[in-house]
Amino acid sequence: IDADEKQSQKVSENSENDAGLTEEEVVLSNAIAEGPEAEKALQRAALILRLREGMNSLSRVLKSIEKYQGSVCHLETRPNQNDNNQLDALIKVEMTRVSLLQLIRSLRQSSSLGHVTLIGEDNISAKNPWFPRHASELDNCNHLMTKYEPDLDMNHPGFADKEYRARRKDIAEIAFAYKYGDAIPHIEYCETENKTWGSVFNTVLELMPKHACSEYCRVFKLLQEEGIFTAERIPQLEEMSNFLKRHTGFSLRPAAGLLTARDFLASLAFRISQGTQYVRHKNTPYHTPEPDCIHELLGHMPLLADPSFAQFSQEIGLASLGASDAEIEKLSTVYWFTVEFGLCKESGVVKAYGAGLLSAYGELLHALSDKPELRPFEPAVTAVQPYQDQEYQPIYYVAESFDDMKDKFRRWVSAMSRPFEVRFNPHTGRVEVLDSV
Ligand code: HBI
Ligand code: NLE
Ligand code: FE
Repeated sequence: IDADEKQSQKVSENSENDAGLTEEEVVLSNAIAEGPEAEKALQRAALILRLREGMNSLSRVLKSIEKYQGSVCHLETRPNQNDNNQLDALIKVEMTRVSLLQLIRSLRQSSSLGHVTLIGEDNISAKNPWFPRHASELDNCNHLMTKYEPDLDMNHPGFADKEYRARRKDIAEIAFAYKYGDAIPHIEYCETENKTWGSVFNTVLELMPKHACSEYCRVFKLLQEEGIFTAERIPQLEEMSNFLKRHTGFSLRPAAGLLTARDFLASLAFRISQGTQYVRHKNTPYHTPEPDCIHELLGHMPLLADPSFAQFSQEIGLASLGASDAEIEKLSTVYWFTVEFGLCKESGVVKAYGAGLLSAYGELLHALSDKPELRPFEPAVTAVQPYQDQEYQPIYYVAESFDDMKDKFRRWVSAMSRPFEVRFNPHTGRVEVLDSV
């Protein structure tokens, strides 16, 4: 490995200024720039290596770790599945950031010379759990909450309707097969489905001027002008995704049902919204307990095409990455009472901006009647308010204005206790992590 190391030193000398550095290395060197204290702090990292010359390569790697004053905390090897002469190794090390950076660089050099391949490296301190760093990793973020599927939930409007359940299942299967980079599958909606959409669409269209916030109305009109929103047919997720991309850079990927809050929020960090494609049961156009495509399209899409709201949505997503379960619970409760069921004042009049209201005219009318209790939106209070997601809400939170809601949210979220910072790099589409020491 000595020869490799010389090689690697040469490379790093050459590339001092113009960065032959990869994303991870850039992140590490940002952290190094924080000062002498940060330089000395030890950190843990996991390296996954392919050792082409088995144990010989392993001993060279260990020597190299020693040379950079790292210590090995954990070591596992197993024969490579395709080639028994090669070993796969997981090595957890503890060392300073500077040394880790040098070690990784030197391993990369060995990679190119052939006998060690660095497959991956990751920080593994307990404060740094796995979360997606790139949109492609959202393929792992599709865990479902099954409680409101029509097969399992006796109160679901489609529970007793076999044909409905089969149709819903077929459409959900399509989402399960979806992988990052695929085109969003086209769904051929039948007449019943298009009619259900049409009746919700026309009712919302009628109620909108009085009850929807101005941002919603503005984009709704654009969608009509582009021929995407019409009463005749359900828009395809793909055309909607293209519309969003043009306006805010948001895009869509299909979801098979109600996702866990963690998975759902994670996608927002990448300006991606996961959307269902099946349609609610024809008997309850005014409200359905689980998200369906009418909810995604009519409820969420207009505001995701609004630049400021899109920014806010991404910020919720970024705040959720690597958050504790308790923090996810709070974030999803705030999400619930804002993005899903939020009300806001507009020249003193209370309007709806929540997607769960704008896709369910039954609840929209309920929310703006004198039945529910309205409380002022205050993130720290709202975040611990229990709620149910089966029936109309008994309590709604009203923001002084759209902008006030976003400001308050930002202030609240910045006080969250996560021990690292994340930042979305729009050039690479990657989330970068700045670990605090
Ligand atoms: N899953 N498919 C889907 N659509 C949503 O709108 C949705 C979700 N899971 C959770 C969720 N929304 C939120 O209510 C929060 O729990 C994040
Ligand atoms: N209740 C909403 C609707 O009927 O459109 C769907 C679920 C929103 C979380
Ligand atoms: Fe929703």
